[in-house]
Amino acid sequence: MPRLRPVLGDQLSRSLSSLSDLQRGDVVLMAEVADEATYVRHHQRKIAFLFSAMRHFAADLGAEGVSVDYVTLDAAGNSGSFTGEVQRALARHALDGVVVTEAGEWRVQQMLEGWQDTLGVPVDIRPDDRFLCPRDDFDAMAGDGRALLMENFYRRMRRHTGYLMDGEHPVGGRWNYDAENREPMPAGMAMPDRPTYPPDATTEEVLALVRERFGNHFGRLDAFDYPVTRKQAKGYLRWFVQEALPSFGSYQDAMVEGQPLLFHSHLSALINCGLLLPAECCEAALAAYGKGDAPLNAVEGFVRQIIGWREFIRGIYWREMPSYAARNALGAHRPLPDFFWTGATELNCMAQCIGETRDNAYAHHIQRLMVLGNFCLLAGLDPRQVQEWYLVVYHDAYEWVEMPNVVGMILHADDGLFATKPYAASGNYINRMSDYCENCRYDVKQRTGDDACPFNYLYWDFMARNAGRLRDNRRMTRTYATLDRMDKTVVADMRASARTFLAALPSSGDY
Ligand code: FAD
Ligand code: DLZ
Ligand code: SF4
Repeated sequence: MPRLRPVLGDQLSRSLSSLSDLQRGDVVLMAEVADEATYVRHHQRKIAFLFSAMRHFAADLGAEGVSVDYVTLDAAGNSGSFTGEVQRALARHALDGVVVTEAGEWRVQQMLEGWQDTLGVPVDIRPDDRFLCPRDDFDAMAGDGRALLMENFYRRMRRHTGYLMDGEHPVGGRWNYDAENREPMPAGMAMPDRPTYPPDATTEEVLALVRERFGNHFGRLDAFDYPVTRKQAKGYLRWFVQEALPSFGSYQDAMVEGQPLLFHSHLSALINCGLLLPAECCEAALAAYGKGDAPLNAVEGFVRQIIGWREFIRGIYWREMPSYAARNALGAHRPLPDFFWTGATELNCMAQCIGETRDNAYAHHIQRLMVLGNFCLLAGLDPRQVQEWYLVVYHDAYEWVEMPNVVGMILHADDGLFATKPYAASGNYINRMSDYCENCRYDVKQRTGDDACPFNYLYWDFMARNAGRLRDNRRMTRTYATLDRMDKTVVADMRASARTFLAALPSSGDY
């Protein structure tokens, strides 16, 4: 019985469960649909990357002899939705069943679960086994959620995968080398040259389409040079492991003006769309460690991000959806300031991180967490608006990974479901980990007065404002002891500065 095999834009893996048993007569369907391109106004680079990667993946399948039906965005009759395209394809090819891998996002999974009724043919929805922790296993591990800690999950995943294990014990005697991942970048440190992948004819066509259809979306398209094929993605991974991984561990938390990538892998978009598998990324890093080409703190740090954080975040998303999207434990309601879209702000750290996000659809983890996210938390920005911003602006953003990072990690909007305390920091942290403050009109050492760094007074205003909810948290004891010891006039001055600063934030809501 020949069947239709729809492959979604983030399912570009030849080993995908829905492609594992292709039969003669089966047709793979891939479709560029307006619904997906516009349900949020994605960064132009994200759409271009994904459409190009989809077109190249379809071509690779075709070269293998697989029958692929690819519907471009401007194809005549394109219905604009996944369901519409599956209906049209079933009719076009007279097929009598559908095989699909479960969707990454709750919204789309709901749609797939409705297909059997809508389409009137049998629909086989298969698990996405590219993830290393099945959803049921995560739920069983999470239990009632009271001890939902990434570190515990990560240790289970190390045992489960056998990565960096010496029998029952972690290689090197420690599970976690996080404390050795926090060095600021030495001045003048040279960065290795990255390989670039200039657009081929397929990518040029996509870039023109995106300019025409989505040219008014956030972001820039020029100098597009990211990998878009499986072969290029494997080359980029190889380069990372050889050239950047050895220093990735030590400088994971560092930020340098004008250097968006540093020693980061820049692989998230390739992993999230399926061109690279998480397991093969870890195994490439482990092989480098085995050969003595990369130190343990770097390899452990990288493996932890992937089998730890990435899998954990995905588990949280499916466990908590759909109500997770609306969490707002700290009652934050301030609209997102316009400068998140323009970068026009005097806070140099924010201007740099937003500018790089606009240019590259990328910012590394500490920029997302401790500069941009920290600002959103301290300023009390509305979690729904913050979620949307993060979903729009990054080329690796899908709701399953964006949402827990925003709701749980940066905004504490889930009341600390998995983060034991809010990731709040004053300007001192940003100054320690970056060189941004050197070129800022504000003075990072000052807490009060016109020149005081806004992160300083916003930090203490946040603590004072949320004392009712946070003071009893054991991990906040020292912070509140410091606040209590502070001169009351200084606290009052800082809170007044915070009020003035927040009241002046322009927010039109348009972008
Ligand atoms: P590296 O620093 O080289 O890390 C290696 C890999 O580890 C990444 O490629 C990624 O696959 C994984 N990883 C690391 N941290 C996380 C994490 N917290 N959650 C999930 N995976 C992780 N990542 C996304 O892939 N998509 C998102 O939409 C996204 N939104 C985020 C929003 C916020 C507020 C924050 C704080 C983090 C977010 N992250 C997101 C996680 C992380 O910032 C990015 O994965 C990372 O910056 C991607 O760059 P890289 O590939 O160079 O990562
Ligand atoms: C992000 C995205 C965009 C912009 N466009 C498409 C598309 O046209 N066709 C497609 O199959 N996928 C697209 N995607 C990725 C989907 O949003 C992603 O596959 C789902 O959200 C996963 O649940
Ligand atoms: Fe950011 Fe404050 Fe440093 Fe300016 S002084 S770059 S606002 S942390």
